[in-house]
Amino acid sequence: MNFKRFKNKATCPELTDAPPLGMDADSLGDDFRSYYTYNLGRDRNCRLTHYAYEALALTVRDRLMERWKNTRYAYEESDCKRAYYLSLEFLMGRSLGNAVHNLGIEKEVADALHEVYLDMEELADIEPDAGLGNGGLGRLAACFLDSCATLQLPVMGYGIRYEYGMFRQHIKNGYQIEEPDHWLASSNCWELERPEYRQRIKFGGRSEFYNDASGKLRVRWVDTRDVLAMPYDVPIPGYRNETVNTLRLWKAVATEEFDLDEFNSGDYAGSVAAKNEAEKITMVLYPNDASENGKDLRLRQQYFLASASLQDVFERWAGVKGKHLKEFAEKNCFQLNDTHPSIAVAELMRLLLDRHGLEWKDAWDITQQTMAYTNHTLLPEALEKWPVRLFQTVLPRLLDIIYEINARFLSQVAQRWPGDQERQRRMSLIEEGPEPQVRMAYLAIVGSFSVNGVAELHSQLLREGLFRDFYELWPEKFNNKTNGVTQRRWLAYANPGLNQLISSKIGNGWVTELDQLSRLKPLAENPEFRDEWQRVKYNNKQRLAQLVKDECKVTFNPEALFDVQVKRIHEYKRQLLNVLHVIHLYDRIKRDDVADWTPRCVLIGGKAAPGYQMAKLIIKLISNVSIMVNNDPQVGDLLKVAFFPNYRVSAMEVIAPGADLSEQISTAGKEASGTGNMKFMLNGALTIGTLDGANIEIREEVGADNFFLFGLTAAEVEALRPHYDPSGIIAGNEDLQRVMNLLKHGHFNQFEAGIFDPLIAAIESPYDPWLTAADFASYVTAQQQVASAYRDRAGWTRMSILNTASGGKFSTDRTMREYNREIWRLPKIANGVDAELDRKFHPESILDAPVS
Ligand code: 26Q
Repeated sequence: MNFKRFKNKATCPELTDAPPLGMDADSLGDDFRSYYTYNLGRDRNCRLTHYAYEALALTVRDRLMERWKNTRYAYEESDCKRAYYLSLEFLMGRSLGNAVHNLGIEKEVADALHEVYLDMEELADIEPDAGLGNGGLGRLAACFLDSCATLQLPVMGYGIRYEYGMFRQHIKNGYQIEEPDHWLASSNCWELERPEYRQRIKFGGRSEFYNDASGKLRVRWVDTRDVLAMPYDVPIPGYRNETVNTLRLWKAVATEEFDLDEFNSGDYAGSVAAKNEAEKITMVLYPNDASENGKDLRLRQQYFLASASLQDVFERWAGVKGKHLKEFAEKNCFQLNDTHPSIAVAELMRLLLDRHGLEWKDAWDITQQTMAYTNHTLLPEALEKWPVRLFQTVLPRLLDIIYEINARFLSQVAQRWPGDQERQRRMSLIEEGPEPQVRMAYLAIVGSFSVNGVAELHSQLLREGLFRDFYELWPEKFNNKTNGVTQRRWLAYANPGLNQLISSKIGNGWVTELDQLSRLKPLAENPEFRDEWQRVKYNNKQRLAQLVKDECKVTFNPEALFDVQVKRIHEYKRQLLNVLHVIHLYDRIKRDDVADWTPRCVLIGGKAAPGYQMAKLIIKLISNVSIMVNNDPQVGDLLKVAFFPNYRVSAMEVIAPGADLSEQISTAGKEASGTGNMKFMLNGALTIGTLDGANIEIREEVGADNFFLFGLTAAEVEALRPHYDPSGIIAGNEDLQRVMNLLKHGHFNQFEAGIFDPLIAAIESPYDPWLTAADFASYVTAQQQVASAYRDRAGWTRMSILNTASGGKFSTDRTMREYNREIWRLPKIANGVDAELDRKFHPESILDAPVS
């Protein structure tokens, strides 16, 4: 790539400002045909839907491009403060349907396609999911971006452009098989390469001290092995508001030095190997949703993202008009999505000290005023730690800085608690021991002005448990921001039937103001409305049943109760408890205890981390149980069980609308928030759940009568641990005893002796951290209440409506307004054609006025 610039003014409006593109069916159709014929070079002999998808995607993308440019201009011209969402994961899913929906051209596109005998759904289905995330944390980042664009907040996402996203899951003989997800194999029109903004990232080498021109002692990082960061921009359309924000994803590319080395040394193979080494950094997403400690490459990914993004922000910020660094903190804010990008704290210090020559105190003030940290886990074993030794070789200069931060921090601790050595040891950024480790969460807390959890209970448990010492020191830093989901994707787009029904009654204001859903509440008492609601749910269940038929080869009857648990497979999420209940139902059928039976279809889906043996065994158990249950003529339609393979964003778009019952059954105190629970609620599913994460707030909103509660509370869980006696519990509960006996007698593994022994042992262990046996009885009781409630169709439908109607709080629009009001404090920036109209009709901002 040649980076020579124009000699004259060729970037003036004459070059860059084209007349707006038509949004009508004719213009869209013309462009579609033009792309199909001239850009893609296809003709009437091509019958592949892929090219039609691509032509449509390019047509739609053009409409985003002009709005994107206008949004950038509006942000530049306003010179406003901006926030950056730093995340190792953005689980975007598909883009075409979302773009069409947010642009508001669904009908126009459908009409244009109709002219050429094509169907939008068929084309949208071609697009591979952008699976650049594991689960909740990654999807939350994607929902946040949608809400920020819709609220017209100047927020940019920064992430990694993994060549291979989340693995594809196959089930073979009941076992999970992982297959690489080469999602970029066919061209991706939803990204724009921006070589002009590439950055250089250092690795390895050593710190060197020197005196600068004024004689000041300074440090530089030398003898490094550098890698280039190439940005790819992804457009993030707001909802029908002319705003298109940016997600910038970095790809690692070898520097030209690699090519030169090759040229000069003649070691061709060696040079190619070095090039591969550099480009490996962004090759693959780590498929663990609990930290995988000590992996060199993962640390490189984290630093690569942090450094590229910070340098990029500096460049844009200083580029405008050589600003004074003191202003940096007033104009920039970084939100760290968990500790994964938290090395940014040390990297910002390095840039300010080594590159911009600031004094430590000034640099630290800026850092502490710009960084904000969000925690997403309560599991102590999931807190990230990196061996000091690894830091020393990969990021030596950053380790210097971390040591200095720690020394100054510990002297602050010593001042506050004189003589309390134990506390200093506890709070140190370095965990001492045979293999000293850097505690990334502590680095994030010390370097940030805000630390938040993602649901009320979670934030409380952070203050009282995990981060107690830090809360004592800095209570003002700690706050809660309950998660949400974007209703544009998860209700308006994914559930067109319900969208239409709701909007026909209360208008479509809820698409941008989700609280308006509460206006549905009186309609829950209206029998005609309930019938309409039920019809929509029934259609969605048919659609889901078809998907289950195609993917699992199991027939679900839409008349039955659809009982769904989809999420990552984890012991704390207790898919095992779900299976125990399924086995219990099967046992009841086998002993003919089926009076007043409610037919039930149980769907369980999710990926297990490839190295997580217990999680993989749970999948195998679900598969084996499903084979026994589904092929038993005595069971028939009373019970069906299916494991849904390769659970992903686009699958959830069909699953959530078709669910009756949402399983949120984690051990209390373990699920930080959950967000699937919110997607199900909005789509009218009822929740069976523990008092964990955001379930508590969901229950508060919908009312205890419309929520199936069971299980120990977080406090009861902790109180029980020391004298937990699962064997006693099993002996005292006939249902559970029978279930355990079926398992122990190998009823579900007749030709695979002993394979489920580890699961049996886990349930029976007095040290079972997840207390599965403890909650069994109350879970079964709650499930019995579910079954009876479902038999009263009018009553169930009433509760279903109330669930949707009470979901207003769980919009990421609300979450983003809170982040903005209490952490970022950004102005709303309208842009383009809309801006003037917007100011005229909405003089006051849709955001709450900043608190002074
Ligand atoms: C860390 C280091 C090395 C390798 C992997 C990781 C890693 C990757 C992903 C650790 C954790 C994750 C993902 C965590 C996650 O998804 N947490 C979920 O976040 C949601 C959004 O806040 C919550 O709703 C869920 O409760 C929480 O489990």
